[in-house]
Amino acid sequence: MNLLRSYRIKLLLWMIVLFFTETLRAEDGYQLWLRYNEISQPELLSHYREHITQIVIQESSPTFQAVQEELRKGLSGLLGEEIPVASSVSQDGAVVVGTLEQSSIVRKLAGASELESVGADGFIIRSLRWDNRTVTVIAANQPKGALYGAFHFLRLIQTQQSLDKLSIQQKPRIQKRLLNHWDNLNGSVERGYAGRSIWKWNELPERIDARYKDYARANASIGINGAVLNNVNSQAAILTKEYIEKAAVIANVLRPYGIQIYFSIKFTSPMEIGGLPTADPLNPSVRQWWKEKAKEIYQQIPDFGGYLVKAYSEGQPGPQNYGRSHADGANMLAEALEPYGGTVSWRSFVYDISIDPDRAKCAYLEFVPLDGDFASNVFIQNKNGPIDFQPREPFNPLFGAMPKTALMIEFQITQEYTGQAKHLVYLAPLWKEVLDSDTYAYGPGTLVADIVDGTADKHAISGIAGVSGIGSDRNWSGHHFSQANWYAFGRLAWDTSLSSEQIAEEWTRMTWSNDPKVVNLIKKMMMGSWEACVDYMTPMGLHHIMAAGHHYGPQPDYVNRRRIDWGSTYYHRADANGIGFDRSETGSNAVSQYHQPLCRIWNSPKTCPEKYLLWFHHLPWDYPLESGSTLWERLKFHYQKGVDYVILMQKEWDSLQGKIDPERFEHVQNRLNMQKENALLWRDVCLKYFGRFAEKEEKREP
Ligand code: GCV
Repeated sequence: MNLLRSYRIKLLLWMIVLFFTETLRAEDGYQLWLRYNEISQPELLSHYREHITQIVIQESSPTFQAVQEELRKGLSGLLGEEIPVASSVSQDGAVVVGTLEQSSIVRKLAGASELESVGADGFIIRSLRWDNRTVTVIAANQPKGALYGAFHFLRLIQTQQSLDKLSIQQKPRIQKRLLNHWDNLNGSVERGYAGRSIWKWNELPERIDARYKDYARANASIGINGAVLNNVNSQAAILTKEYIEKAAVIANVLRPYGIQIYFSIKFTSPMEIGGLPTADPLNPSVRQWWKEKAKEIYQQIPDFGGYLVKAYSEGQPGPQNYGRSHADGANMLAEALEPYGGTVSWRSFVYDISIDPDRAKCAYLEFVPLDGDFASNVFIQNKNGPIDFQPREPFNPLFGAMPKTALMIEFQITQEYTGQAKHLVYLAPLWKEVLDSDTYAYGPGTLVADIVDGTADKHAISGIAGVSGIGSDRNWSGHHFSQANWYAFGRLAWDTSLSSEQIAEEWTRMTWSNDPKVVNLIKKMMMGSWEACVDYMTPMGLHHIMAAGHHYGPQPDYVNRRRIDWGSTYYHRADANGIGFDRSETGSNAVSQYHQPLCRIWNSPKTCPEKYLLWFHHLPWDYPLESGSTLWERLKFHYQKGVDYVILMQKEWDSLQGKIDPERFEHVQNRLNMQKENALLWRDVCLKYFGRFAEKEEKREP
């Protein structure tokens, strides 16, 4: 009897442990936005069960295997019952997925002319009646289009939209939608805040980590179609036989998901691993070395995407080491990749202070004269702003200034300057502000987005890159909310016209809950979080006053004697007379790098928007603003406003207790607390430091 009782107790305890382990595992953030939990509202569930009774696929390529696997997993999970896969329609509620070329059913359901307009990556989703049955068709020209369509269909259900009368047609505006990993070959990640690199080079090519596939699924679900595997501060080793073999294994896992791999290369590779005495891009042996290297890569990775290059910047070598130009360097690589369809993304992140004492002007001065000199498979990859992923910057003036060159935009998903993985900062509004900025390159209405997608200047290639924040942490991104930035980057890369709010809502529904209270509150928190970060870190156009090196927290008094433009005082220029960097025509004249009327508007402190005021102007502390306050009062107001927002987010999050699973709830609660501490520090340190100048006069009074 006793034995039986103790056996029962053990069994019960074991079941409890199992239950909790499963619950915890289910809600540790690993699944990202692909959670596929069963829908709890009975009415909705029956709506979906009515519309989805079988998955009909007639194709068996690796991409279609991925489509089938995802739809089966997703639909069965969401509907709480196994959805069978078939090769023909046998009942109402069939979901047919296929390409025009391979699927006889798709050929009957979707016309060639209809599909023509969606291109290689696009898809259509339609509700139809066919053969007396209700059918949903997901049709595309290519398997990858069908994969994107399948993920979109899942998203409709995850966000609880009706499946009645679907009539959707989508295609991406930008061709290359890339993640740039700043992952080093030793497993560390530059500016990574989510653990180590997910690429386990020491295990490859023998062992294939299960995460590679989940990484591919997540990216494909938001349309990302390329990954630069290694850091732009590159090592020549990535081009050795050993690493090419390892990378080929990663490429094999990502390929079915429509993702190509790319390498960041080191310009001196021919010397470091090729035994040549020079890396001069005009030297015939060097050119031949790059051609042979391309051949070697494509033999192993036939769909290899190309190279990303950081040249002659922050210690990386470049063509300038040999007296050559950016164009000489980029074109040499482009020539080697061209026979295979590869591209070169040559970064414009250069700031040789000998070119101009204002760092913000350097890239423009170096690159604009080269417009027209680059090969047609070269992108110039520009960061979103002219300095370096600051919480807020005006758009990079290279957009609109190099019409003969394909320009890729580079955003930073990893939050180097925006609180790292400790702060809840939703970056879509920042990226939207940039993409929606009017460059006035051809009069009003030429947005940065139009230049990036190639339409403004009629380029055959277009691209967008996001510096990945992904790491080995179980939740991939460090902060659960940093996942939203990965998601938002992909969604915007697919469609730059989506609103930040729509993306936040989708992500919240898929990641947290469809409960209206949760959705509305989380969306609200997210939507104001970037502006709050700007407020408590660098309001009114201030920039780069972060702590030296790690860039977390404030250090406005930082002076770097070796490189003045690495110190904070270089940027804020606070003194007894005022604060801000004078980039007006009486200062560095960086405003002149923008088209009219922007140049004129930003040139005067009277018309310059408050958000860019101290970016373009050095103004007295008592400068009267339109709001009626002085500059110093307004600065104090912004710092306080930023802090208040974080405190508000804490309250809002706390009110969600019980509506969010405990593990993720606590994780976010703890991080919000860290964020509040850090926001307070920013406010106090900056106001104390600036106050020493601003309140000098007041203090002198008896
Ligand atoms: C990869 C900033 C970062 C560096 C980064 C560099 C770049 O300076 O702090 O870590 O290096 O940008 O974009 O190349």
